[in-house]
Amino acid sequence: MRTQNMNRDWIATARTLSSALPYMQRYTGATVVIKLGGHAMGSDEAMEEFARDVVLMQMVGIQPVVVHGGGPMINAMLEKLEIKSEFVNGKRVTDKATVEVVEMVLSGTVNKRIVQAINMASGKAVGLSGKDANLMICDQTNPDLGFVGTPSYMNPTVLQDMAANGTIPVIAPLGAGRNGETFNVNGDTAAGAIAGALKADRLLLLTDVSGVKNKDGEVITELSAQMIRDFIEDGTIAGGMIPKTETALDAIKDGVRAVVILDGRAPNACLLELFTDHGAGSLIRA
Ligand code: X2W
Repeated sequence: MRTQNMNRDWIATARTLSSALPYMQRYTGATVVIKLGGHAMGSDEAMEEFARDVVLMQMVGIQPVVVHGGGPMINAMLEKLEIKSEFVNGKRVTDKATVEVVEMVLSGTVNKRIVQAINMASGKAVGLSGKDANLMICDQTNPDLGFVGTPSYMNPTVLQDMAANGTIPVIAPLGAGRNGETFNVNGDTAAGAIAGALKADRLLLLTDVSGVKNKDGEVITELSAQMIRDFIEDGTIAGGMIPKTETALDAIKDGVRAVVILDGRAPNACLLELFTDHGAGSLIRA
């Protein structure tokens, strides 16, 4: 309902929109790959908000490409099926039974939840995995890990075609093997490879930490490739942050302009990063 009551909220809303103009202009035509990790996928309300942010990005001229994870959801299903699972250096040891569950969960429930949320926010999302249109051809990462794949050949044309007709791709991180195998790909690795193949302007890695932290636990807002290599060397960057920052380095080497590691649970995380001075998380560029 329209109202003449100029209270602060309305004025602030108009001012916020106005101040976002230079950022919207900067990103018009940009390709932004957003990786939504399983740990960043929260309640239905949070998913709804994420979907609205993605649709808003598209409305202001960005070409959003969503890549998702779903590690915790795979764990829950494996537990139900009483299949034991372990990780080595952040990658799930994946035998034949496990890869079937991984594909079922990622391409099934997780992918469709995101697709449906975007469509309910009036976007046009289509779900696919790295197998579709041979988007992501993989080779085995290491025989000890079983069906874990490393993307070795990318065919991003399908994504460019989708973007050209206003479709938002939502991609599950599975890859096709050269001999018909199904490979389980780490979600960050898949997002990095897809962003690299698209020479994306931004890769946003949405996770459950607020960014790369220094030894005092403060978020480092801007990092160069060299700083990351030094921080891995001296142990400032450790644990799960190592594969994330390595993904960022690889993506930048492949031609991605910048990568941001940020907390996907924070309200409107993507909008805060793209459309305000404040930014969010850690920005990594060459
Ligand atoms: C991951 C794929 C899902 C994923 C897995 O099986 O859990 C490997 O570890 P998050 O939520 O982004 O962690 N694949 C090889 O990466 O999910």
